[in-house]
Amino acid sequence: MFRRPAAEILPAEKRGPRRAGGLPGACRRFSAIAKSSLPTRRAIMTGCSMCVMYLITFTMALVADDKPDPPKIALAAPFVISVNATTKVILRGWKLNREIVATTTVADVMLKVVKHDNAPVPGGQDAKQIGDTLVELDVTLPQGFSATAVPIILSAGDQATSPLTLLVGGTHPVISEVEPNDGFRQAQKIAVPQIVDGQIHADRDIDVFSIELAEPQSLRIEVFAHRHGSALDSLLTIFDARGIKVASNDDAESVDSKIETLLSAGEYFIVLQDAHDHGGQTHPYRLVVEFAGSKE
Ligand SMILES: [Ca+2]
Ligand SMILES: [Ca+2]
Repeated sequence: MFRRPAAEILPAEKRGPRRAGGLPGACRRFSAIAKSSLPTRRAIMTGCSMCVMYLITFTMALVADDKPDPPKIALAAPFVISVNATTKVILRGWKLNREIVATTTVADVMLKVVKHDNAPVPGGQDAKQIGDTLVELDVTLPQGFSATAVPIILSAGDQATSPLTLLVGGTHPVISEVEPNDGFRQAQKIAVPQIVDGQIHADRDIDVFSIELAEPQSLRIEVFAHRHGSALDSLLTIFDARGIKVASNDDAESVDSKIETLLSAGEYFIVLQDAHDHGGQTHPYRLVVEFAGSKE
């Protein structure tokens, strides 16, 4: 049977004065603030406002920390794509293992993200330099495509990479590097002018090309690699037929090499290697050999 507590049964005049503790704690604090002097109330309210601002700032910082780092491209291999064909391009970098959308500002280019994933880092190389994720991209150019460069942008949500420029075709005849070409005796004969698309395919690989000049010529020999997303830090050296070095360059444009020199008639060897003796699929290049004064 329910029994009413004795205190509630007593008449009010017999319950005694209401205790201060009868108010809830928050009410007591607000009551105390209300009864305090004006300067005290202002100081308390200022303190509360600062607490609220700190809380908002702290919450915003937490939200900002939750936002993932933006995607970034480190490398592209190959960086030369073909007309009237689909070229499979591997783009290495950071934060690319998410849902990625590929876009370009050039018309008539079809882009298809085939894969986005983590990427193992080849031995001897640094993930901070070549990235630890990748996107496999199919780039399709139609017949008659005339642009010479295709900037690629990768987006993840509202975050996007800086554009990376892929090259198309060339204004001189284009051939592929053919191994073995690791010494003067194995040098790959090329014409002038000529464009060679190749790769320093392994650590300590060197690629040697030979040219024959029927008369003195002023030549420009240039490597396009790092500026288009290759990990190659090219080192370019020219030797004459006796094996004597006649010219050399490490870094001209970024870490890409370029030599402009006047050569007398005869045979010459053009030696291309990585300045750090690294190599692999991340080390493609385009070598342009042309008469000085002509532009690729
Ligand atoms: Ca080689
Ligand atoms: Ca270099």
